Amino acid sequence: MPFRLLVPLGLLCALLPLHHGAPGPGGTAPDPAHYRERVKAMFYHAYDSYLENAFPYDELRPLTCDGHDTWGSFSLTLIDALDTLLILGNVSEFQRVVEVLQDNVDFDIDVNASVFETNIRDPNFMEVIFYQTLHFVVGGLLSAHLLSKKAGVEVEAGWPCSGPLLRMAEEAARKLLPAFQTPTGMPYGTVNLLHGVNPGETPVTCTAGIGTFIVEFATLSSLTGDPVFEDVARVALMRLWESRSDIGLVGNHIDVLTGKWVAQDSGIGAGVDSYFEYLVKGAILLQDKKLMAMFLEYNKAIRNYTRFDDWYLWVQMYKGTVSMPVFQSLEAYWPGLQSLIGDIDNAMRTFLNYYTVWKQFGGLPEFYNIPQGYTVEKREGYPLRPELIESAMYLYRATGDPTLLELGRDAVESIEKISKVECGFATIKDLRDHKLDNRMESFFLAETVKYLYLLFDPTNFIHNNGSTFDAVITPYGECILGAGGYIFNTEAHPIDPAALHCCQRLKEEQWEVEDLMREFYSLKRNRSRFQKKTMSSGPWQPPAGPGTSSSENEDEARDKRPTKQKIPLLSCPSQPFTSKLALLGQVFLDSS
Ligand code: DMJ
Repeated sequence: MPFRLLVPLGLLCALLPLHHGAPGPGGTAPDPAHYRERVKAMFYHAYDSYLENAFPYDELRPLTCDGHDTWGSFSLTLIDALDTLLILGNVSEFQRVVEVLQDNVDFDIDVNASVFETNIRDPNFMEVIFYQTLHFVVGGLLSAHLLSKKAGVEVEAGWPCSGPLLRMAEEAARKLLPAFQTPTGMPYGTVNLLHGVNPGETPVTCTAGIGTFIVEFATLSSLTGDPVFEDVARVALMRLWESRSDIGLVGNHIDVLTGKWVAQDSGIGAGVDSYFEYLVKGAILLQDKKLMAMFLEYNKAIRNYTRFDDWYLWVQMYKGTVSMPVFQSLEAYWPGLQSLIGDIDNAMRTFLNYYTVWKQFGGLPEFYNIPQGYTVEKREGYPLRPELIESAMYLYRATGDPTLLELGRDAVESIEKISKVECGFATIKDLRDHKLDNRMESFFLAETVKYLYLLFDPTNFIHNNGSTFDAVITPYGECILGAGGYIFNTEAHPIDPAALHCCQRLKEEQWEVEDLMREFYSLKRNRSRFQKKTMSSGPWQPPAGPGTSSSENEDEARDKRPTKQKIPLLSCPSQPFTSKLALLGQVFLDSS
């Protein structure tokens, strides 16, 4: 039975450890180049061992140097590691793996795949065992599809609106659609890839398992032209929003047939986390003010009821009373999410609280009892999760604060010291005695290593602020890609937001890109040092149109256009040109 609150609130506040502005040990900022190489070596130590000892199984078992399937047998670690290969600059291996996946991954198999996560539930639904899922496969394939050109893959004529990895992602996602056929529109947690939802499948699904589809599904609908994916994701989000309590909170498990909350603990962690993550990332990716408005409303309620001195606790969703003063390792994504809405100060304060826990154990225990300042029984493990490193990457990009690099250094040092074994890196079963578990979850290569590398590689193409880009000819006209502002899905697979404008280009958007290009070239003329790569031969020319050669005609043509109804970009208009181009909607601080 997990720990429950027995401590009066007043005492609770007194007990809360206060750790603000703690400098890193030794005070010297880590050398990014040195740690970049260390992280790259960590990746290949694990990746090469997976290929040698575990492929085609889903995951490596590092203590027994073999592999096992974790619910789906899709060679998940290979799919999850694909875009990390490109971020580390290994285009040849990226190209090889794209071929391997096309020849090996088959979704027409009689297995029950979890739609988002599969829970081995205990009475309090707090016991969540993650099984990698079809959902993550879709994200990994979509991201690799959109990065294919940058990786030098021979793409087909209609790319990015068609391609083998896109078709695989679409096929996998179509296997998930039967789960959404419920009276509420909220999906079941598990689906059989051949037969759909099994009769008798439990109708209880966690909040994250309902609210974590918009990033992948909207991208899929934009690239394939089939709105069904975005539609089901939006309905599920709207149902959750409509099910929130009067004090504006959601629980962590709900019955998707009745819409009744089954588990009413409310927090930012297990079973809920990526719902909030996708409201923000969906809002930025789709410039959708409604999604952002939903998140900001939740953020107010979360602040009012669950935040105590920059720690976040669990409360009863209807009463707002504290039910569990616990910090879960999964919650360490929150400071990074706060930085995405520009709430840097609050993000840093919470980050520093979480960093103290890392320093205490050399990792983040799954559950940490805040008033007691120690691990929760049977929750002392650290499966090499990425969340605190993910937040450090976002916050370092926003602030340049060296403390964030120090967390990266500490993470490399302790993961190498505690979990490195001959055949990879092993989940830490217990941070108190460093006992290891025979598991290396695929998110270690997809997320933990990737965010560490991006923390130490400020010039990586992922961090591009729009100063370089690719203009691509698609069946729908020209579109801009690779200008930066990538949106990471919940498994750290980067989605290029500009790609969503490539395949069903609304006329207005075409004009908008032309405006931006026109503004860009007038800027280029001013700033000669600007570098530009184009896929099509020769400099960009506005599309030929009757009598449009001279700029006057263009202005005239533009004035004839109906005024745009489009929602103004989420990006603040004061942003300099380069970031506007960067992604049509990024809200990161633009350092240029
Ligand atoms: C991953 O599966 C995903 O990041 C998910 O969003 C949270 N849990 C793990 C990493 O901790």
